[in-house]
Amino acid sequence: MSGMKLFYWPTPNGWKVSIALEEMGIPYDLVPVNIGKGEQFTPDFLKISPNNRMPAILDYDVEGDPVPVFESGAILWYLATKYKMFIPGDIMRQKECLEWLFWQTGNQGPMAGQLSHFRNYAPEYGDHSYALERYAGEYDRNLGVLERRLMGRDYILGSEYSIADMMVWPWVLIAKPLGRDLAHFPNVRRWRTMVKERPAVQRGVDLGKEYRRGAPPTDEERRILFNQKA
Ligand SMILES: N[C@@H](CCC(=O)N[C@@H](CS)C(=O)NCC(=O)O)C(=O)O
Repeated sequence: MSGMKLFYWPTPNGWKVSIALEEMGIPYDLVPVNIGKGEQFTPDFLKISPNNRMPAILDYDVEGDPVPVFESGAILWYLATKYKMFIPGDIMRQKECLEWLFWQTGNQGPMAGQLSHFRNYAPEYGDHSYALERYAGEYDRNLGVLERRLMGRDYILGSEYSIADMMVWPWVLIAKPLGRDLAHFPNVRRWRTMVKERPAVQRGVDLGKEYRRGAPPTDEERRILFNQKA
């Protein structure tokens, strides 16, 4: 086998990597990981992604055994450096790229994820008013950080579209379903539209759309996704 296997479920975190593979024109096979059914806990998947989260990839275009990569930021970095695409060539600009990948991983991603959890997955589980206020505030604070970064820049790294945009864009795409408004973030709005118009981005977001949830999670899905312990 050659190319890549993409372990994926259609969510903002999954889109980061489906978008990157589409943008880079890398052939891949989709392996759906139905997180509502607990497929992220199978021993075979844990060998690829020890944190029981998708996305992950298995790269067959290597010498020897296929190489697993987990964490979306690490996957984007791996692909961009391997194929020398969507990443600046010089070390100082690469440093900036890495800063925004880490920023997403440690800030925008977890805050948006928790906002989505309390708002869209667990609304009937008691009073979440402080959690909602906290995570909505943090989501907006991160939008403010991005707004300032995009002031006077087309993309996060300047005039060039890069993996930093692929990393940050998916959680901005779904601002409205998260109950947030981009009205006060004109540069974020402009950038969101510009990225959305890219055909590869549209293909990435459409990947596996037949699996998307149209309804609130079932009790069984909640049992799997909530209250995970060591
Ligand atoms: N920091 C991780 C986050 C990945 C993540 O949270 N994936 C979620 C879906 S959006 C998942 O696999 N959840 C499975 C679970 O909660 O058990 C990344 O960026 O790759």
